[in-house]
Amino acid sequence: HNFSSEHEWIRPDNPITLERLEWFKDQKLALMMHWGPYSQLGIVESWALSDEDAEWSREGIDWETDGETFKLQYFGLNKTFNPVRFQPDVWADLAEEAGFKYLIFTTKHHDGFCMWDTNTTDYRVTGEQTPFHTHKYADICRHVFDAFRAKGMAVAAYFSKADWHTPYYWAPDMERSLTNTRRGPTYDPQQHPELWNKFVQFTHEQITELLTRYGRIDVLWLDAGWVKPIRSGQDIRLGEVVEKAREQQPWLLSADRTVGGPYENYVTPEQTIPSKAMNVPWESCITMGTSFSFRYEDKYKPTRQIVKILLEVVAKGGNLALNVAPQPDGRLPEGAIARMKELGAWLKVNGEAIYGTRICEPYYTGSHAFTQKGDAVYCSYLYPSADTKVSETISIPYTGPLETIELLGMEGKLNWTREADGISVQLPSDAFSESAPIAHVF
Ligand code: FUL
Repeated sequence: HNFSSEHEWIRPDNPITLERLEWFKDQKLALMMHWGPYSQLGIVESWALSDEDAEWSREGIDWETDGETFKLQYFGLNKTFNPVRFQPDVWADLAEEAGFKYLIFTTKHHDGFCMWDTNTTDYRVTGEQTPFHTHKYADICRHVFDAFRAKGMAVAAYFSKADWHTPYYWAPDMERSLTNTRRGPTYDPQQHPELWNKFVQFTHEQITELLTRYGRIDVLWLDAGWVKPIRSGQDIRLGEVVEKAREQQPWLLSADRTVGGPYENYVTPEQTIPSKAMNVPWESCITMGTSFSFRYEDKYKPTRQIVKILLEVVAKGGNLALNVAPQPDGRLPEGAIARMKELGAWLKVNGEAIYGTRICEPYYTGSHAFTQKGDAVYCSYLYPSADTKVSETISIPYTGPLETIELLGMEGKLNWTREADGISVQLPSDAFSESAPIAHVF
C-alpha cells in the first residue's frame, strides 16, 4: 500500500458499516495479541514454516535438522502447548488499566492452529493432542473474548486466510504441507476448482463458527492479504460469509487487509505510521517488543515512545493496535505489564485528548500532536526524555480560534499570548518543577 488518502475502495455501501466506522474512529487504542503454539519457541509467529524469508523467520532455530524434520516438529507443537498460567481476567484487568478499548486476538495464525473449539480440524487447542484441552479455559478464544467484553472492551477476531496445515491448501501433486511452503495456496483455483471449493468451505465454516458461537464480534480482522482474487484468482468469497454473519451481527466490521473492495472497511498499516493524516479509517498495528509473538528476552519500547507513537497515530486520524505477546505459560511478560501500567497512568490524565477525537490541523509536528473534540482543541507537547528541561513557557503552533487554555490533570486557566506563528503558553509552576513528563496536554 501507498498510504495516501486515496483509499477509494473504502466505500462500504452499508449504512450500518459507515456508522460503525465512526465508532471505530472513536476507539483509538487496541490491544493486539499473537498467541499460539509458536510462542513456546519464541519465534516469529508461525513464519518458520514458510520457505520464504527463511533467513529471518528461522533465525535461532537449529536448522541442522533438515527443513522437513523441522516442519514435522513444528506441527507437533500442539502436543506441548499447555498454558496453565493463563488467566483471562488478569489480562482483561490489565488491558482496562492500560486504556485499551478493544482487543484483536489471533484465533488462527498462518500455521492453521485454531485457538477455539472448532469442528473443522483436530489441530486445535481443544483437540485431544493438546494437553490444555482438559483445562477449564481450554476454549481460549471464548474465555479471552468474554473476559474483555466483561470489561466493556470490544472484540476483533484476527483470522489468517492462509492455512499451512489444511490439505486443501496444497496442490494434489504436492506432498502435503511439508515441502516448499509458500505463502498462498500452491495451486491455481481454476485448475483445481473442487479443491479450491473445499478450501473456501473450510474457511467459511471456521469464520462462521467464530461469528456465531462466540458472542458479539466487532471486527473480523483478516490476515494473509496475498490470498485474494486479484492476480492469484484466490477468491474466498468473503462477502457470502460476512453478509450472512451480519444478519445476526449487523455491527460487524471486516478488515480484509490489502484486498480492497467492500470488505476492507479500514486500512491496516503494519509496523509503520502513514506519513500524512488520512481521513479514511485506519489502524496501524505496531509491536511493543520486536516481534508480534513472544520472544525470550525481548526488548520493549519505552513507555515514552509508545505514547509518542499513539499521539502521532491519533493526530493523523488513525487507531493504534499495540501488540503485546503473551508468554507460552499464559502470563504476560513483566516488562510488558510495566509499560501497560505506565501507559494507563498517562491516559488516565490525558485520555481526553485521545479517545473520541478527530484530526485537527496542523496534525503532528514531531513535538506537537493536535486533535479535536467538540469545541476543544488538544495539543500534546512531547518531551524527548525525562531529562529534558521543562521551560516555563511552551510555544504551540496553533493559529485557530482560541478562548482559554487549560492543562489536562490540573485545575485553572493558563496565561497565554499570541505569537506570529502560534501561541505561547505559560505553565503553572507545579507543572515544570519535576523531571519532564511524557507529554503535557493543553
Ligand atoms: C502479518 C503476519 O504475517 C504477521 O505474522 C503478523 O500476524 C502481522 C500482524 O500480520 O501480515
